[in-house]
Amino acid sequence: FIPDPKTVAIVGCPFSGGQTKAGVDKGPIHLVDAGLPEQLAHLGWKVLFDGHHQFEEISAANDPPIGKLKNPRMVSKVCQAVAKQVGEHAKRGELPLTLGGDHSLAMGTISGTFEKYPDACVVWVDAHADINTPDTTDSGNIHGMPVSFLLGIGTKVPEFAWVKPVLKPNRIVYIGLRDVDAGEKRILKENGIKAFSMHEVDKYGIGKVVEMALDHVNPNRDRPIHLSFDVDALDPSVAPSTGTPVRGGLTFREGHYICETIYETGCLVAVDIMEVNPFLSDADSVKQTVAVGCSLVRSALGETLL
Ligand code: B3U
Ligand code: MN
Ligand code: MN
Repeated sequence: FIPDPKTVAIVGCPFSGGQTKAGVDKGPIHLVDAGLPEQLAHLGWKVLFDGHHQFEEISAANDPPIGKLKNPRMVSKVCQAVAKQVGEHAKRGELPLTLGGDHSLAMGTISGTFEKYPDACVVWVDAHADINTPDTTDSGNIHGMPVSFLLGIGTKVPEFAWVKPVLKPNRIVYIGLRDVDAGEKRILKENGIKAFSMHEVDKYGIGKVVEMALDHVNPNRDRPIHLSFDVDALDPSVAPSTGTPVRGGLTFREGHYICETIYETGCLVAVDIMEVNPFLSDADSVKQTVAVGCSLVRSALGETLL
């Protein structure tokens, strides 16, 4: 799907409004400063990066909650801007690589991907399902809700009217889940959404899980794939600097294996790396988490071990 010369467009999204911990907006700056653009160029990609998004015209002032939703206008406007940018890159045949920032941004990135590829599927790698609706959310944090908005389920919020229900329940698959709210479990069941939790990773091994996941959303390996990777899918010992770490996560290799295998399909059209928060944990942990973020992207963009 990505024509030669293969071009990756880095979309830096210093945004934290989908949750309440400071610092996740500094994630993209750290990933770029660690040398990610050069590393991708070294892999043979043409790399486009015109600086991090400045969401400056999008103000946090005067943005009271709507129902339980926190920062709803700001999240909506930022995601709409991201959707436009990701969509434009995709339409030019480039592979948008979005660096978060919190995972509410995926509302934008996936909307953008589907503008160019209406037949795409999503592989969502996360400890969390991020499928709460405005009705089921406890926290009110929109980073726990992007999937429900993309599916078009739950009470409609007029501020998010631009988000179209582009995603069908059989076109998303989860890997790595282990902290899913009761309401989210119900939504997953009711909609028949396929999810491979850490239980299935333990039971079958990551090789079989990725194969089953791809067989579900992309049986003939002919659909474009959007990979949305929340670094909290990894075990906190691997990626400590993230807002909501949950023990019992993917190993370093399991995380990379997912990325490598998706690259091998030749169907990858967009990648998100989300929830790196350099304000959390000590300096060594930050360095480790940023390095893992970079190496996950390299694996997804074709780095091999041999
Ligand atoms: N499900 C909870 C917790 C959560 C979701 N995503 C993250 N945390 N990172 C919620 O707030 O909706
Ligand atoms: Mn997430
Ligand atoms: Mn998560």
